[in-house]
Amino acid sequence: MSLKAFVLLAVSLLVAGCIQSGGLSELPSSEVRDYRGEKLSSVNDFRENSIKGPQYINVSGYRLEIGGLVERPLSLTYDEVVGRRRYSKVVQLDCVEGWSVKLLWEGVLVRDLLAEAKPKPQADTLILYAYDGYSTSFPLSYVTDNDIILAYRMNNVTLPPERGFPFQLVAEDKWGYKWIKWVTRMELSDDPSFRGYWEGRGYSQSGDRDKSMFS
Ligand SMILES: Nc1nc2c(c(=O)[nH]1)N[C@H]1C(S)=C(S)[C@@H](COP(=O)(O)O)O[C@H]1N2
Ligand SMILES: [Mo]
Repeated sequence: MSLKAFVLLAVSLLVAGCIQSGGLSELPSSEVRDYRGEKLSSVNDFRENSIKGPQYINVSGYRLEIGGLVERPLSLTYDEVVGRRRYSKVVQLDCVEGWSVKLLWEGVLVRDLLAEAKPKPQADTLILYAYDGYSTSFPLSYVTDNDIILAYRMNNVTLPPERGFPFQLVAEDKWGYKWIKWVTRMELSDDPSFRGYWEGRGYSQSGDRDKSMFS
């Protein structure tokens, strides 16, 4: 081989190598059940009792809306949300029916998404709406003062449809009914008295897990 041919070959191998190592191609994986010495529940340990049963959202037409009292309303595709910095945490969900699950959640921080929409100064409440007509709300400080995740993965797998694909709120320290699935809209509001689906039916507005589930 001539020197010229050798150099050409070396350069093309290098370039090919760089192209292959660029980006992340996620291969199908199975869920983790052990995480840093901690036993996790399974994606299948939930009791499915959603108000209208599982929802099947087509990701191509999906948009996450962020609106209400914001300077810059946003309409984000699935890829635009998932393309952000990923945060993970093991968090337990406790349903008022008496069952619990502890999983590894991964997603984006709600406060990062809201910051991009620039909430107006009078906004003090965050209302979330879902594909099935479900809703819930929080004091805005709950998501700005805590690392609250909007999850797209649990136990290393993409959220299955019945678990809230594309997004479920990981409402840490709150009862399960605050963990809204199939989120379609986040709305900034100045109405702390807004009542979500279960809150409007007698469940506690704060949803704090260490307090009574009834209001
Ligand atoms: N959109 C939507 N989100 C929802 C619900 C629902 O009916 N619709 N149920 C809530 C309740 S009561 C619980 S305990 C958690 C987990 O419910 P799952 O076991 O049905 O996933 O999801 C919450 N998020
Ligand atoms: Mo629940």
